Amino acid sequence: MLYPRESETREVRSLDGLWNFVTSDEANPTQGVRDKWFSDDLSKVKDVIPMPVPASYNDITTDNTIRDHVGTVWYDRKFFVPKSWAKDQRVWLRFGSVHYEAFVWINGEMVVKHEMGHLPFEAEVTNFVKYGEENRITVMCDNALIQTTVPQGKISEVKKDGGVAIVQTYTFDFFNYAGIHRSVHLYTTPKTFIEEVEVTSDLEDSNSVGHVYYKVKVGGTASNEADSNLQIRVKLRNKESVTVANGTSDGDLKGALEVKNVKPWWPYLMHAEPGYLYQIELFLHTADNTLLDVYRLKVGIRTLTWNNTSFLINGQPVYLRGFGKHEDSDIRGKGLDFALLTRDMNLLKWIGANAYRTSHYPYSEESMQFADENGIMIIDECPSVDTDNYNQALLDKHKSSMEQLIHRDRNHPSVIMWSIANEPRTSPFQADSHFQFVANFTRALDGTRPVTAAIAVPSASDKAAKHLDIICFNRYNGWYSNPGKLDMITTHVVEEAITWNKKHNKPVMIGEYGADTIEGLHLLPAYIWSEEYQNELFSKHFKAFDILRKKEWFIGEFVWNFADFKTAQSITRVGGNKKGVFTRNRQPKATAHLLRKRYFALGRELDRCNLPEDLFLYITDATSTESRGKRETADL
Ligand code: BDP
Repeated sequence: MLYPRESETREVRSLDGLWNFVTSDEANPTQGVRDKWFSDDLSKVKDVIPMPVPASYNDITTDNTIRDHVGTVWYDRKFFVPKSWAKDQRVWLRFGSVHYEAFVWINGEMVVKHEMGHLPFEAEVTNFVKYGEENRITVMCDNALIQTTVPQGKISEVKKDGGVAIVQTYTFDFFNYAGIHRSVHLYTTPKTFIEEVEVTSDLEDSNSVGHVYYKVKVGGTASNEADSNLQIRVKLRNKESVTVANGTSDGDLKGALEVKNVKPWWPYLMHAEPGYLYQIELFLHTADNTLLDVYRLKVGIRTLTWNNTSFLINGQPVYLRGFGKHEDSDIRGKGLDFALLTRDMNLLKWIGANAYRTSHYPYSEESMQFADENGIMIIDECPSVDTDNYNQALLDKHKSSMEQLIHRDRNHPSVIMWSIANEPRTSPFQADSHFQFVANFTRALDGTRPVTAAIAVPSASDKAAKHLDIICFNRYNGWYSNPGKLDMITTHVVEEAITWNKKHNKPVMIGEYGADTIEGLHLLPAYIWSEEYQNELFSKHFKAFDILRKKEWFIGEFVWNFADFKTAQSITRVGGNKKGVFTRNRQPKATAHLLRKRYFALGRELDRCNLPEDLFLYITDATSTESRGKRETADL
């Protein structure tokens, strides 16, 4: 699915802004459908309140019944479609994501349904909208998670004061934020249009020559005609907008471009010019030379290779240093927020990270574009968290989540691995075939990237890792195991990594380690929950990672978590999960400064990057003649 972009043949309009909002009765979640709330303004059936889009609805009001609402909520708004859009083209409605399930009506007619948060969906609405007139869009969003949703949850009825409550529970450790989380767009395409684009690349001659391979799928009126009637003409432009290659597709609408003196896409700190992107321009023509459609996208030219001992980008071994993150912030929850995206990217670069995992679901398309541009490598994860109670319906949905994710993200050079789950319950024998299916399905859709999953089950009982290309394990030594025991970390980490490697003979990385830390809590000697403890726990892990780095197969370290984030209410969470290196409003805890020194030191050692001037603050001029002289005198 293509990101909506303007071009000579396409227009894009945003439907973001303030919508009207109502909740349904939790005990009667389908009432709105039965009573056809979509057939008129929502304000006719209930009192509406304003609700921003994009945003989670949970933390916008002061009402806990909205924050904790289980089941369906409704949104609507009015919009105009210009008269000019009526002419010989198609109109599409696209949602960046709605969590978890969405039903959409335009002017009272159902136009699309979609299940699965964090992933885009769209529908053609050419025949549903009124041109040059006012239209109404109505969205019903259902946040209920059950055993066959991805992720899974449970709904039960529990006695409460004066009645029965519908209660949603889930095992994953982040708040089940819901609503219209990402932007809503209307856009146009010509009648015959570029529907899908797949771009891959490779390098040869010591990275001096690059190839870009493209494949286009056309949709619409002429797509059924003989393929030879259509062709794609392609231009590849560099950052200065100079055309460096061009070509014409074959009858299957695919082709290859060669780029001499190519600038490969390199990760941040691995090269002086990281994240180099070209722009590919695709012109869809008929055989008689009529231009039908134009679509442009950014491409990075790079290779990924992996074997039993290493993971390489452009032929260079990569050591990943980064974070597990969340899309999470105060007030807007999981709503797309460009200020937050930009701040996060600035912090990632400040701290010297070169990678993150989109734990535990796909992040916004805009954040992926940002990562492309900045050379940040992404382990791209589907929304399967704590996968359990295996069954066919779950498997189908799990596969669908990977399919939707790969279709959305396969053209991003930043995506270096697919993660098919976080902490699945992989001891039961059913996990074996489930993960075999999902891993093979993923490889069949994209063989250019390795498949991983973040596993927490001990290697002796795990049944999924054998189906992966790269093993990632999550482990909380000094926190969930042996809390408070800083001398029970280094050896455990080293031994566990070795065990995983011995069992599977594959590259290994640590996907999560960390400690909850209350900003401003200082306790000496270090005591759990204090900033000192987080610092020392990290340092003990660094020691383990350095022992492991000497073994080629240890390829990365990921802290849990980039920033503090909200969770369900629980007696183990004080206002949420506090394992952030940054606070929820993106200010550093003490450990951020320690981690920054490590990440840059690794960058210096492995990739010869420059160190930022403010990495080490001035303490003493230990190298001055005077102090050297004093030392020499003392030595005598
Ligand atoms: C891990 C989970 C992560 C949690 C973390 C924690 O993968 O989602 O937030 O533990 O407990 O097991 O902090």
